[in-house]
Amino acid sequence: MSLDLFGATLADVNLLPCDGIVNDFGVVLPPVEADALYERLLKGLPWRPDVAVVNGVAAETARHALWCADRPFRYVHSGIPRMAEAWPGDLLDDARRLAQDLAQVRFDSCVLNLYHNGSEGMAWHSDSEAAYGLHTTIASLSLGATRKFAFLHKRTRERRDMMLRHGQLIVMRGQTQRHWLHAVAKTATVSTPRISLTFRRFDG
Ligand SMILES: O=C(O)CCC(=O)C(=O)O
Repeated sequence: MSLDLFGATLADVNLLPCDGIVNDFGVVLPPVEADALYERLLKGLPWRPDVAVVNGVAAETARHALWCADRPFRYVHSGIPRMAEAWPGDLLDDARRLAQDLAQVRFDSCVLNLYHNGSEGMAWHSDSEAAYGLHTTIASLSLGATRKFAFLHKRTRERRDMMLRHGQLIVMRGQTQRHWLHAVAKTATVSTPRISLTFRRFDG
């Protein structure tokens, strides 16, 4: 975690100007640990395409995804019923512990995304499903290629962009999902994969 000149952590700074809170904890995993986790997740998880609704039509995405949880939660996202898969052994335990310690929230589920290269991204959306609640806290750990992550205010269209690097953790909390959209921008300049682990609290 980085320190600023006054000794406060940069994670105390809110990156949003209003209506929500995003804290950047910086690179929280040393490169050797981040490399090892990235390799284990890339090879060890049953990645498969996600389903997204575009112009009212459900279609498989090039991006792969996985939703795992402590219990077989069910919810409807974009009109598509989903059921969580079992937590994958101890593969995510250290990362979950770290995210919980930094965010000071207990997480019971994780949505993982695998972007094979810069031609894959995620469109503007907010994670405001009723199941998570409007004031949900989401901790997002990035592995692999650096990618641009953007926030867009739903009413004012004000925008904030940040780059997410290998081993970096950000936390979205407060009213962020209610007032802001977020997206992973596509880019022609990235040819290697990125994995995101987004820890969430589904149950209460
Ligand atoms: O890959 C990311 O960093 C963002 C993932 C995301 O927005 C989501 O899973 O809802």
